[in-house]
Amino acid sequence: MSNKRSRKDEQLDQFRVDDSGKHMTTNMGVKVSEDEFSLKAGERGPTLMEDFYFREKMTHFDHERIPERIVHARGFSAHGEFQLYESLEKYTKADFLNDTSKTTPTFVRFSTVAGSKGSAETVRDARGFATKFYTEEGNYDLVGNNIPVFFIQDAIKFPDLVHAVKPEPHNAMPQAASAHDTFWDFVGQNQESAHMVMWTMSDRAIPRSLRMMEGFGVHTFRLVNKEGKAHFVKFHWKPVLGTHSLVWDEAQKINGKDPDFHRGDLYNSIEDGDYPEYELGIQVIPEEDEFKFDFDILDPTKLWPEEDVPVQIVGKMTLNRNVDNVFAENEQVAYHPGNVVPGIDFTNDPLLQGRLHSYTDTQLIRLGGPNFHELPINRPVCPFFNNQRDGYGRQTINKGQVSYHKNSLAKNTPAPASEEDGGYAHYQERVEGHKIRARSNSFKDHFSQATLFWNSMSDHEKEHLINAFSFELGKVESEAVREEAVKMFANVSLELAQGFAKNIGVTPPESGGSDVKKSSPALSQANTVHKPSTRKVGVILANGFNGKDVTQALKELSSEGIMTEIISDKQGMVQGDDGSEFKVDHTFLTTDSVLYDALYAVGGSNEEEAFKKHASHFLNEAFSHYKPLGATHNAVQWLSDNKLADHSGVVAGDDVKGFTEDFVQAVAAHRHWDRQLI
Ligand code: HDE
Repeated sequence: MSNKRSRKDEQLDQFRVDDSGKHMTTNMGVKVSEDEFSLKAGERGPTLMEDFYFREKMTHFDHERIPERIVHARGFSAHGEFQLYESLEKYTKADFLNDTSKTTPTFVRFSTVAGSKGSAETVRDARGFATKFYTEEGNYDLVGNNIPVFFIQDAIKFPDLVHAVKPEPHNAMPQAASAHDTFWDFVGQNQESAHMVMWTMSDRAIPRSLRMMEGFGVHTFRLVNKEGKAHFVKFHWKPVLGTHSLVWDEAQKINGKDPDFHRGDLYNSIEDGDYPEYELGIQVIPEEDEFKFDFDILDPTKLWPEEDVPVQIVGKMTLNRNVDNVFAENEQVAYHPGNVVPGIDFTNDPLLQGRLHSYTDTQLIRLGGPNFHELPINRPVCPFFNNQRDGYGRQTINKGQVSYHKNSLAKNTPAPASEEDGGYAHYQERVEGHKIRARSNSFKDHFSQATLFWNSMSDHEKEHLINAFSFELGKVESEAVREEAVKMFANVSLELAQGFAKNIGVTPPESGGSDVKKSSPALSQANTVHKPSTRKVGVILANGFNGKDVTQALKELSSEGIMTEIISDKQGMVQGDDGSEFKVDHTFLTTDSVLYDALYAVGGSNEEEAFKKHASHFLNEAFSHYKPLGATHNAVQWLSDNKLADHSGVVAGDDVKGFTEDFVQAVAAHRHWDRQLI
């Protein structure tokens, strides 16, 4: 990563303001002499209309809120840079995908989909993963999700899907959850949703971190090269830290303990210099191979198995700067899948086609008019010229007499550019057909890839799926809706449908199942990258701990990139037996086991019964979430007292070197699914 500031960063500087150390003024720049008392007729009298400062302050406040996004309202963003590894010239003429010497500034917004702006973050949901590339040829937006397929095949059904998953209209419940009647009724009546529902019931829908989830462009797009030759393409983001998830019980508890868990994790890792990294991957299918697959490559409920169409890794994005102001950047950013640059084009995927309308439309109301492209976060880094004028909040001062094309007075400028000069030319696909409201037969297989997904799961992932279906449908009141779901998913897998039917009071089906035997190892998180770096370990210390050993152990954990936080019973300093001391980051009261990837318990020479009780609660809970546990010194006994010793991922011993080596490995494994819970 170069230390050079990006063009976008420099552009944003023109709008950044640091108020500290300055005199307060009105918006007109007049210095304010008093900000505590409004202007009154007498100390006990009424406030006067002429108090322009009071009126300005209050009026601005009264208008501070804008509508939240209809979906993806709860989100958080960061700035980054994209570095291309190798030129993609043979596929596309897009400059930022051709020139490896360039780094392209990016802005990413992650989001949940269903919840309101203030909802909790570790809910079961798809995550938005939207990236704006500020290229020298204009902004390119890759507005994707962390799931490679979608619930529906045609954009016309999007309002129905969203109405079904959002809180029910008669009582506005439940918030940020799909576990309710209307969502599952929609699923049963719209069986094209089967594949995506498998993903949202899987661990993918409860990511451990925004830094540890994949991103997908979902639709099939087109790459077009200089010769005009096109290839179909799917875009992927692969997190360098691997793809990892929470467990459901933990995710629900985090929502109470720390509803900002994901943004906090992202923000802090960037502040600490542990920059999140994602590699860009592309799957490419030549146009002539369009019909060589047993699914329609334009169907957004289908993925291209990576074993059949390999993902080529072509570059890396590093998120290296937090936003300065969440409203100005995260709230005002306006993504649009229609923001493309020459060399990237659309296909006839009917979901994509509808999205091309929806995004501009929603920005117009959300951001209050047609000039949202002028907001600092949305501006391209290249100049832009056209004959669009006026409208609410217009900032550009277009000089001159002419605002129309064609003209003679300005020598017919601004003038369209030829393709050679970089003008965007739509790919000349030949299109023919009757006007018809219908769906192609090639879109009608809703279950094969849902089964592919099921077949690809490891045993613990299958168990999580059965549990998730049991939870979600267990919250559905209508028996008919539950029954329909059992019937529907029996088409995917009999084992799955039987597994959850018995938990939700529905007679398990005796027949059904699928003939699909294929699996795709790339779909299982069991096969992802495992690393200890940036994992967060809670270290439980009481006064009188072995100073020498603990200092050594913490040093070794830190050298593996593991983050530690000291937990004790009181805030302040906790003292070791050799005079060493550590600042207590959290007490048992202000933190919780669910906020850590692993616990390392030490205890001390003089911990009290209450301390042991708290520590045992932490250890037991972490154990039940399959987390690595480490114990040295007094805490070794706590493990035995709680029957936690001698299980997979539980590391104990006083030989610091041996202990830390084993513990680091246990942490890198993420969770110990083979553990028998007690
Ligand atoms: Fe979106 N989507 N979407 N969507 N979407 C919006 O645009 C829409 C779809 C996605 O962080 C909205 O500015 C339709 C698929 C992300 O600001 C809206 C359809 C995928 C974000 C909209 C889809 C996405 C949005 C709401 C079906 C993954 C958040 C606010 C045809 C490829 C962007 C806004 C951010 C946001 C419409 C389906 C991703 C209403 C009509 C599929 C990441 O325009």
